[in-house]
Amino acid sequence: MIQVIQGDITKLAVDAIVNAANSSLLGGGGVDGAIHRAAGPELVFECRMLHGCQTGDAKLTHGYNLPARYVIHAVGPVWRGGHNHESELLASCYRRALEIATERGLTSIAFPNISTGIYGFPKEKACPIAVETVQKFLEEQQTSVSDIRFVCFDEENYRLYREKVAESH
Ligand code: AR6
Repeated sequence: MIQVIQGDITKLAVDAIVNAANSSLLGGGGVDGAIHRAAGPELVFECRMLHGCQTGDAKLTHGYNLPARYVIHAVGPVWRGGHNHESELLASCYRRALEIATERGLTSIAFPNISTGIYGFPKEKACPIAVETVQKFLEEQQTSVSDIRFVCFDEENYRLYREKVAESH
């Protein structure tokens, strides 16, 4: 049900990939830039109609030229030392993405390591929040989602996620 893989999230043919967006939803660097480039210019047209998104929340668009049918744009927190609700807001991103996928009846979803790039969230703190939030959701909620992939781009996240997911099996 939960898999850890290393690679480029824009290549995955899943029902939805999650984007690590900013609150404007109008694109940026990192995985957000890669998703917009691969999806093509129609993605930003649809994003403009959403009028942004609050930190900790998420919004869905089509995937356009991506192999994924949908993109769920989640806005992670900027790390500001750890006393500004960063952990709760990060957990909320994963939960909201799963709620939206459930509302749409989606089966497969792939997550990047939200906030651990440009937003500076320490990777060793973000990983258990992501994994435990997803596990808790699966335990507590009725959901159509049965295939969840954590897509790690860098080696450190890949190692952290493999260890964390293995320990809970
Ligand atoms: N596939 C999977 N993961 C990736 C890819 C990819 N193609 N490219 C990067 N990553 P970041 P954030 C990983 O910086 O920290 C943007 O400008 C990367 O190694 O993309 O949430 C937005 O517009 C890292 O582990 O997102 C926002 O302004 C993870 O994705 C801001 O950055 C997240 O890194 C969001 O910052």
